[in-house]
Amino acid sequence: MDGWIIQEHGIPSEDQIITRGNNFLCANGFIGVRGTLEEYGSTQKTGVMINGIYDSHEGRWSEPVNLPNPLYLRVQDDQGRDLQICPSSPANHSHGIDLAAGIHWRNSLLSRTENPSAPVLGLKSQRFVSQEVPGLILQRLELDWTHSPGSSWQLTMGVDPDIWDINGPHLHKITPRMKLIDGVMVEEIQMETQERGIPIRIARHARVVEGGLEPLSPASEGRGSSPTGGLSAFKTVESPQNRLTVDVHILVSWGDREDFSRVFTDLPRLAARNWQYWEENQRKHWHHLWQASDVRISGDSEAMKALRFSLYHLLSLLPPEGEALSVPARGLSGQVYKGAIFWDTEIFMQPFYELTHPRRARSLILNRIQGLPGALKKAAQYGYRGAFYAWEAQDQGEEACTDYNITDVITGRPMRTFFREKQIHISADIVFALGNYILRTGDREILDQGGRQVIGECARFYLSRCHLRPDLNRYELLDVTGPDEYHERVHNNFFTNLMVKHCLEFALETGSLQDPGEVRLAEDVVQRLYIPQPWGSAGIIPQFDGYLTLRQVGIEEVLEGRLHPNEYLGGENGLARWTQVIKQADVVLGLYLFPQVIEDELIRANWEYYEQRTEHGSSLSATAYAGIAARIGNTQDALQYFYTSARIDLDGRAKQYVGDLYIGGTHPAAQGGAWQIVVFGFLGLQITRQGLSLDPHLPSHWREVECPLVLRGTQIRITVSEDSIAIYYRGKTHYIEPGTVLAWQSITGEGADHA
Ligand code: IFM
Repeated sequence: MDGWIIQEHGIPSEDQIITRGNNFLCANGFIGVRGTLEEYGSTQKTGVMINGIYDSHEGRWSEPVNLPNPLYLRVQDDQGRDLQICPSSPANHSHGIDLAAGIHWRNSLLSRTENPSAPVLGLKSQRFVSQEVPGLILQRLELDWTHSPGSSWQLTMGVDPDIWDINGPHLHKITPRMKLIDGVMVEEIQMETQERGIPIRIARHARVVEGGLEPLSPASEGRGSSPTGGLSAFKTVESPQNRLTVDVHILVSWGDREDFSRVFTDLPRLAARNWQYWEENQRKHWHHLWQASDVRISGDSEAMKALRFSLYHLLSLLPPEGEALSVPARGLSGQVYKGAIFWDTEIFMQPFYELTHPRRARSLILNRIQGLPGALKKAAQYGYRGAFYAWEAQDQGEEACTDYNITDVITGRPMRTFFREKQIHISADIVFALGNYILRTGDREILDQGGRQVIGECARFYLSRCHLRPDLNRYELLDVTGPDEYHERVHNNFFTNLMVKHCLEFALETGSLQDPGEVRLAEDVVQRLYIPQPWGSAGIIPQFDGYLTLRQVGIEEVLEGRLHPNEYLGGENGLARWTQVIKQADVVLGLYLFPQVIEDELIRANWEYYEQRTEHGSSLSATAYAGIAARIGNTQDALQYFYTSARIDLDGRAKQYVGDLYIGGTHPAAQGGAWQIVVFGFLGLQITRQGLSLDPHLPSHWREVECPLVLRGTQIRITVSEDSIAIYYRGKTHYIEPGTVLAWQSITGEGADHA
């Protein structure tokens, strides 16, 4: 299927094992399974993650819990010698993902080590994480030894307890057992997280559908002999076809969930449906997911492929409806970045979710509503009122970011960082995203279901955080860190001040502040909050007070000063600190989100100024640079930045370390950014209180872009080509001119604007 298969050939190098593990991830927002091969273990970073379950071991960083791997398979010959992927040709091993249905597959020829170039066995596998049943994982294993008929093989399979942990172990009391339920033999593994004792269950049922297996006892050597293991050893029985097919159904859940107690009894019912049933079911669900979100780009198959890959990852991570789950900064690709939720979700991913799958996007908001107690606690801890959301949020909104979040690679000493304490824009980012969610989906009910309280408490936080400067007749926000984390503890960061102003305006508009004194104060702060203004003849907005007086040096010069390639450029002694070199889009992000604050010409000037000074040390940075470049007609640079975002994981080029901290994994924010670049950048989509408008600037070789969206419950399809803008909705195609506003009334058929 053209454009839907992402695959690699040949035996992977160590790095490729990691990138394939990321790129071929299968997930359904609740469970994530890394795209590793069946025979892999912790060294190759196998991973089965449940979204939202965290644990801390012996006071170390809390991180998501990686489960024992229920997809494990080891193949040996009848002498117990391991087989390997036959190295004679890259064609002997292919490995990939079918983006259309989230099906991971491998197709390998295996050989013996003593005669590596002679294949003796074919091994195929497929797996997916069900879109219908949150905890269900399906696996099909197919062995074919027509190359060496009459041979017999030893297979070790089951739930492998060899777990990849960064700060673990996180699980204990791992107890495997076999249970006969309704005549079906189910393997059950029970375990508990160490810190909070959260019970987790995995049930696994394997059915031989072709050929035969007989048990070997005891389990073969290696991981199978682990005392906590759920592995069993088998031997193939002779069959005229020299083939074996095994279908495996796996069900996972944890203690607080309503389906937890039913894991073992539910599995036989689910396993009664065969592979074909579940595969069709999966294809049907994914078909619906894609129907609502697949953006088609004619004239650029590379861009199309990169975008589709990005959307695949975003769709895989989309939480099930009503779950109050969110999407961590590295998705479900491992314990990286503590599995925490950052502003990445609200600013970079949520627009895609709310404009394509609004009902499931609601889960992201519910997650923040659920996290409000954590945010109130954090504000109080620093002596403020209201809600100061966690910079790195884990379950129940708990802050996971530490004061010493980076270790200096040169000295090995922990570095004092201020991400947690000073990136106060996080609360306003959440309010900004909530406002957009309501505007775009029309779901005002969320306000009465906790949304208004979130907005009000965030506003109260800023009212207690800002300072009145009577001498200058203005309010200021002092001692903050903006998106550019290389310059910490600055005053009046442009992005932060813009965001806070918006937060207060929205709180007033939605009646989220109750106390009359607070309402009056908010009105005053909205009027008098200082927003850094374009400066000098060039009209450059200072990123913060004094920014324009810092040293002007090239990015290369700063990078050349490093003593170690992973040296952190920010912090107290960071090389970038006294220069104008910044980590990521900051002023430019502010202008991307609030283009109306200055005239177009100044937007261009600021883009050019900051572009030369931005290291793009974060995967988030490219979105705003591309978005603005497209809007100002610089489609060439926009396209480059689009590729940086959309191909970040395909190319495996993202930073892997900050200091000694491993930060690999997938980059859903960059993937959400890739979608934004196409939709808000190249198509120039703007959604305002008045309605929708488009002002396209397509790269010259893009013939046409087609994009489905859901706006306040109405499905629309935008088709933009060089000479027309067509919008199809409610059974009719409407042609509009660039910049013309299509009123809400016309789109939804409803009376007046209601959001
Ligand atoms: O949220 C980002 C931050 O802006 C830069 N460092 C990485 C974080 C997670 O992606």
